Amino acid sequence: MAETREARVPDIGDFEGVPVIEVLVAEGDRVEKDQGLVTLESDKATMEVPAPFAGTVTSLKVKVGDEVAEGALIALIEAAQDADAAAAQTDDGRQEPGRKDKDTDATAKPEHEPEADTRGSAHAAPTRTGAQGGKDAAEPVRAHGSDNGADDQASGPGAAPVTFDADRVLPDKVPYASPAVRLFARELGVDLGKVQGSGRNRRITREDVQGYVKQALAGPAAPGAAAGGGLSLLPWPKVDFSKFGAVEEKPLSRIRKISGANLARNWAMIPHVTQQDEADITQMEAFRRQLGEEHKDVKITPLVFLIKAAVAALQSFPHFNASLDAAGETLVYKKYFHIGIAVDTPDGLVVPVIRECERKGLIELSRELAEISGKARDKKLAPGDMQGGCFSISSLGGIGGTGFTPIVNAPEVAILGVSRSAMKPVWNGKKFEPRLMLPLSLSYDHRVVDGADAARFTRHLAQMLGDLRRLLL
Ligand code: CAO
Repeated sequence: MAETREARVPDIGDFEGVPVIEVLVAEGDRVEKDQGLVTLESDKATMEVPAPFAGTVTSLKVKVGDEVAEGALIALIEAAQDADAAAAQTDDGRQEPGRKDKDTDATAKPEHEPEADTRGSAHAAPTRTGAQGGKDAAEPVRAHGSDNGADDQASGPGAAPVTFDADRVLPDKVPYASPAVRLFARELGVDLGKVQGSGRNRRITREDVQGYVKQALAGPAAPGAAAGGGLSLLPWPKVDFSKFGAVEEKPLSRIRKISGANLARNWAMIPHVTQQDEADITQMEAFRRQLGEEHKDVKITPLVFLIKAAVAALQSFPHFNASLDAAGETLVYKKYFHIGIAVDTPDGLVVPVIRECERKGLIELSRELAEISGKARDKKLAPGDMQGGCFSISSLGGIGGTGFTPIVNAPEVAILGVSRSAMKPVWNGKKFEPRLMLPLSLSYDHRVVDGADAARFTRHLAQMLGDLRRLLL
């Protein structure tokens, strides 16, 4: 027949009137040996009174706010059938059979794990084990977070008796919370070092942890949080520009706000490198002019040649026609060739997509380019017109410049920047020749593309543009 036994406050030193701040079990609960029954709080430390044996709590003798001292009755526990034998075994220092080692039972012994906060977790000095206070009270008090492994020593075979000494706690900097609250915080991934305690002596309560989580969820998302770690940046400088001269304020356009947010994310999250090269487009330009004479109804610019050359390069280098999945662990190869074209509009940058470029010729591409850039400038693009791109081209050739560093349009992995072609003297091995050279700037996501591949890709592009017959290969 199961025996009902007492669980009393063990030796906690010369402390009297120590308040019970948490009751961790209810009547009828089944408890394991060493499971916390109540949490006591001295001026400087919290400590759990553990169950001296496994069993069922039949009667709780204290409530929150009661004050106790060594020997005070905490609960009556109906001992489990095997509890006596187990207790007898552990009393002489041997491991209980079939039971987890105290220090490896993560659920029942949270104070022995490394804390979610990395500051260590000491609030109380070692506890005393020994026979004082009767058989049941011989169990150690678990003053949480001992910094010197004293709990471990106390539980081990032949552990030397050590005395609980609240004066030896670590400084106030260490988060002050009961083991149950520590476990709760750890389950939620909360760093207790960041939580303000509202309890006595700034003790952190369960409600403080809940409040902290609520506040964190309600607050603005940290930039880059989705990437698995926010950027710790200085706040944006707040300057009263009018102190220095006349100013006028104008809100950003909707397009600029949206594209700005995308550009900022892509710039911050993608490790960019830009590969610069030049293509000799002397022959291409002659062909383009000829086509222009033949097709007066459509404007044929170098850009459509670049689209065709880009498709050919993407076919030869499939990982440029791919995207990383959201977890950044899988590369998704696309079997289609939809090219995004950066279009400058009065309201900001948009990137409509020309689909199936591999199936379209220069004239068809020219018509489509005129159509989408017209729609973009007239604000007539539908959201679907800007989706599904595999690779983007940003051409500033109509304006000028010798090179720039475009920002990859995520989740694409590369973007081609095109600057203005210029006639240059090029050494042909015997003499300088005037050649029309087109600057190419390929920015790429270095997580997916290596520098050598980027150089090959850009060279490949330049060779296609230098000799359009290669596009047929
Ligand atoms: N070198 C020399 N001349 C070039 C050239 C180049 N690389 N690219 C275009 N040109 C010429 C064209 O042939 C055209 O000349 P003609 O009128 O004599 O035929 C003139 O420059 C103007 O071209 P365009 O800009 O109207 O046409 P496009 O096809 O080259 O470009 C579009 C179309 C929509 C891409 C372009 O108008 C545009 O908006 N570009 C800006 C893109 C942008 O803002 N990028 C930056 C984004 S941030 O990364």
